[in-house]
Amino acid sequence: MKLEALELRRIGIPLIAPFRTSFGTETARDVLLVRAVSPDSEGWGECVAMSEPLYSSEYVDMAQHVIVHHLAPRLLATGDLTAALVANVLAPVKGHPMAKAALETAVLDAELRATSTPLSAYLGAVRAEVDSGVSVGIMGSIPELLDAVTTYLDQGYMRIKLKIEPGWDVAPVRAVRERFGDELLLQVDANTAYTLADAPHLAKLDPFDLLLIEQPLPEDDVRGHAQLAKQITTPVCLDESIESARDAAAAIAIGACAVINIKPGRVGGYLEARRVHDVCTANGVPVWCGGMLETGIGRAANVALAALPGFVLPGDTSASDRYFEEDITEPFVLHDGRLRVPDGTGIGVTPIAEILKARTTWTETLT
Ligand code: SMG
Ligand code: MG
Repeated sequence: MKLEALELRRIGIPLIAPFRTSFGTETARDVLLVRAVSPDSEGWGECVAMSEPLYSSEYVDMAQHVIVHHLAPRLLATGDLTAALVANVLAPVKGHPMAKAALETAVLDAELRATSTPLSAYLGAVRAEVDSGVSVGIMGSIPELLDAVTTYLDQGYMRIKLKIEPGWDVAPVRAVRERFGDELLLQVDANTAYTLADAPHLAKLDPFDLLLIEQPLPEDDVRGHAQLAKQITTPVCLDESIESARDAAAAIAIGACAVINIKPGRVGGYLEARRVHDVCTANGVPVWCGGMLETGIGRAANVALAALPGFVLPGDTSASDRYFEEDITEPFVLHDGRLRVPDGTGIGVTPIAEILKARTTWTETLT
């Protein structure tokens, strides 16, 4: 297709409640959206970079800058662009997977809409709905945590993930296990807050029969995760460490992870995300779909990905009302603990014009 324009837009949208992780607290999302325009189609992509470079080195102002000055010009200069070409065209620019993913998704959405193909079908989805889990932030106290988990379980979520950090790990896990029983699917996420020297402490989580412990060690310590995996019985899952299918293959080969959390933004887009899935599936490693507090635009595409066969664990694909009072698309709602995979063409959703307009803080069109 001929890419005529890339419309960039920043929107501000408050979170229903603060979300605290080992690296910081999010109270609102400042989201960069991309709309790709071709003569006969348009497509949307959401950049998952946060306001500050705390989850990874990317942040939304930088994503905007690299798109405006380095990425968009390369795409706009490409005569006959396809989604499959985007990563190659952008490869000379090092890093910035979240910025690249937003662009690739917008181009892919436009391409799929032009051929009336749903993203789920294009990716190889095998399910019409996906099991939903919920990620529960670090709380001020155990009673507050138990209340939050109670509410989510009442809403039907199929799995609980607790954010942990030193000082908020064994006690909250024990409290949730004791209160909700052995049947509850329970896992934890440390967002790199520990070191290998903490292995004996992390082994204290072993008795609680967790599904997995996500990214306990720094992102560049893949070997450390392999060593940790020998000292604890909880399966190790990688998130931040995996930025490509090659990373996934290498981590699996050295025994650094038994599970992988796939986030398209972290690996540069849905095409690489599918390759990560394929590598994991070929190696018998289960995967699940992570989340970055997406609006309905990012969520729609994540839910399509989560319908692939290797996604055998519930994802951080929660309903819109877990995040926002009012989403920018038709809200995603839980049906018996599941989200329906959009069946429209492309990502299957578009922003609601009035809501988008009211939330917009900045826009620029690149041609
Ligand atoms: O989208 O429900 C969501 C958030 C899930 O915990 C979540 N994401 O490391 O997996 C992770 C975190 C990263 C984002 S925290 C601001
Ligand atoms: Mg994580």
